[in-house]
Amino acid sequence: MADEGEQQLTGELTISAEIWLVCERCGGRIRPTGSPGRCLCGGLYHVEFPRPAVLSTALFEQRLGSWQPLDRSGVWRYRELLPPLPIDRIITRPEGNTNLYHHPRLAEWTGCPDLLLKHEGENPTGSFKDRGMTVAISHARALDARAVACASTGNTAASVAAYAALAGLPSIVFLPSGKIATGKLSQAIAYGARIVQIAGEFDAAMQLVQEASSALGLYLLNSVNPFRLEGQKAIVFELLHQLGWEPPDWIILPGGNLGNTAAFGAAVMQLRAWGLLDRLPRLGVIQAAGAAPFYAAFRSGFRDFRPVMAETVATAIRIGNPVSYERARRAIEFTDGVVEAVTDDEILEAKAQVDRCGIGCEPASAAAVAGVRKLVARGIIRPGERVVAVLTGHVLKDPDAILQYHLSEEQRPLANRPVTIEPTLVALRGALEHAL
Ligand code: AN7
Repeated sequence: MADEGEQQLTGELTISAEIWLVCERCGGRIRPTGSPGRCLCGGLYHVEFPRPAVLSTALFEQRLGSWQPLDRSGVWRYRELLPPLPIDRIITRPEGNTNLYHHPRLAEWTGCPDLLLKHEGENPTGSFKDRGMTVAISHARALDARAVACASTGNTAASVAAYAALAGLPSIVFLPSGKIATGKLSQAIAYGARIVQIAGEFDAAMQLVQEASSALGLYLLNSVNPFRLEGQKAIVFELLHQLGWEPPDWIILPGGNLGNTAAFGAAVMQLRAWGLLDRLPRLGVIQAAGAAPFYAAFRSGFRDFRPVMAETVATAIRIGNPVSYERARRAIEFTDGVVEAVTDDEILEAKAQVDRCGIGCEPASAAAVAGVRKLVARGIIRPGERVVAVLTGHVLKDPDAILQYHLSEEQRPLANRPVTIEPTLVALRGALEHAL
């Protein structure tokens, strides 16, 4: 089915004739001249564009010393691997350039001596979402979209709000009421998004924003939009670049709506097909046990998929019906990947470990580290293998989760309770008895 019911936007002439959207279900092809929603057959699109005739990793290396905004972005530095959007419409902060960390205590705690953490919380709004947002909002601008929208568990909302503000576009974000971490809600408010709280789950907000997008002509910035995934591929490009294009044995990431899993799969498939990668890293996707429909499907050999009612302390991944299930499944199959689940207690312990190393991350990100520990214990990650775990969000995103752990009545191994004292040296000595 090659047609799409979406309203056409006016700036379509600026989009290169080389870019196509291809439905992953029916194979139908359309030009990307509207807000990319679903195909009429219900399938999702991916973006297709040709490999440039001249392509080598030396090109990306040369740009590292440049001060040009596009070269400085850890997304647009890899622009030959991305859809050729009009350069004058690109909105960039710039994104990426996130560090790879190794810490001996985390290596020991996970049982993985060669563990590297790629900290996507170092992006402009504190999460990996900015990488997809720069590409999708640039597409929206190329179409002269009049307003943008998303449903979100928080980080997408913060990123949409910031990038829409940069572009001078109104933004509307749909949030599950009361289920958004304070840092993320505050960002979306501060950057000026119109915030609509839904009395219901993320999955209901997701459904509503898709309907609202076509009914009201809003450009949709959820990961249904394949331009988002194009940008998120750059996490893989940049980490491979940092490792001298020598792939690690594993890339481990948390999974919620599974857009990032899909993007990582697409990145390695593209690099392989375009001759830039001769060995594939295996993907390991970690879900919170209370929000683990992908894990359940994996356990059934992907024969059976059932949405669940999601509940977890890691609100970023509190998602019961992941939009990118099919694409994520292909990513796991293509890379001989695995899916694992970790409990809320395991997530909070892993987070305390990452935080106490001075690196810090939000709960959903810590799921990846808890997952590494579990996969090592189960013998799936083998001794000597190099593992990159992706920390998807910044420690300040979710202050309440920090207090929940450290002020809990339960005995938490790394609990760090503030004390209150009278302003005297005697009282201070008493309070510091065990601290020094
Ligand atoms: C920190 O912001 O879905 O599996 O609406 O914020 O690609 O969904 C956030 C997801 C992992 C899961 N870590 O990524 C949203 C949203 C953090 C996140 C995920 C999210 P996907």
